[in-house]
Amino acid sequence: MKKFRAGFVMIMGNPNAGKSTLMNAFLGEKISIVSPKVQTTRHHIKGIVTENNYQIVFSDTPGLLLPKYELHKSMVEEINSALSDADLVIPVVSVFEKETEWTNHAELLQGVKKPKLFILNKVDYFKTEEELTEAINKWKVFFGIDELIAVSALKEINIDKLKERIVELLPEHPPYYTEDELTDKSQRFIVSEIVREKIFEQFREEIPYSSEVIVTDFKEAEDIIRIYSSIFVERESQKAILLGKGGSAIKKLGISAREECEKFLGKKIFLELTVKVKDNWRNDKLVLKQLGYK
Ligand SMILES: Nc1nc2c(ncn2[C@@H]2O[C@H](COP(=O)(O)OP(=O)(O)OP(=O)(O)O)[C@@H](O)[C@H]2O)c(=O)[nH]1
Ligand SMILES: [Mg+2]
Repeated sequence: MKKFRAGFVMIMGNPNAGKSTLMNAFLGEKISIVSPKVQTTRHHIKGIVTENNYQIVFSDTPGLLLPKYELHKSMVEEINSALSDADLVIPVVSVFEKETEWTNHAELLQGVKKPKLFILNKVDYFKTEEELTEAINKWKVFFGIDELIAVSALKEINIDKLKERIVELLPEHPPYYTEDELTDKSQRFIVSEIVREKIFEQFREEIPYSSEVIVTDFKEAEDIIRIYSSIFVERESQKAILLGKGGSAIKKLGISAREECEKFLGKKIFLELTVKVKDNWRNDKLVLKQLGYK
């Protein structure tokens, strides 16, 4: 009989590399929010895949960054916590990245004394085999590695092959989670992330970065879930933008967030959003703690 393999696999990389999209592709379910803007993910989010003979516990992590705010320091801690748990680290590079975007992290990567499997993502962008081979060779030389798996997380190209390779690299170990567990995060957390994703979609410039979302109440009845959520911004002017003329912007946000929550929770949702100003929350350790950061 084949032995059971299980382990923790950390997905790391620059902002916007497609880490969250990749984790969702592995899970076949949207657990981690995605946006075309950088620094979307702020937490270490686990996604669990269990099959007959293996369990992979993926960790999606924030993009590698040099901290400017207390919030960023907390994001770096989230990265470090995933790193310390990991049996395997998968650095993800997108085809749009330049080598210089990895020079800052070379030391970090070298310090990781764990098995690594490098991934090149977004290869759907290439039109020819030559372009693909050239890019693979370029990154192999840069990282000094023999193996680099090219995938498209978005178009789900090579995802199964990558999953097989990951399983080969995992230790023999009994499962860490029960078969029905998909993530370590609560439904409340994922709802707050969905609201944040819709803020990333709908608003520009500093608004997504100045916003944080918490679910204050989550009441499940037989036919409906009533969810009350607060959005924190840093200034009155940002609150005015989130609300929009006559409340039109917040209404639009509420509708798109509710629709996505209904897909995720499979139930009718009532969603109430309230916007609050919390001065400088990104630099306030106490407030960050209240918002669920380390
Ligand atoms: N063309 C293409 N786009 C992709 C692919 N994977 C992800 N994307 C897009 O890249 C953007 C960033 O994706 P995310 O998954 O949010 O990236 P991330 O690495 O988690 O970003 P952060 O959380 O900000 O660090 C989104 O617009 C995705 O749709 C891919 O394989 N091909
Ligand atoms: Mg992400």
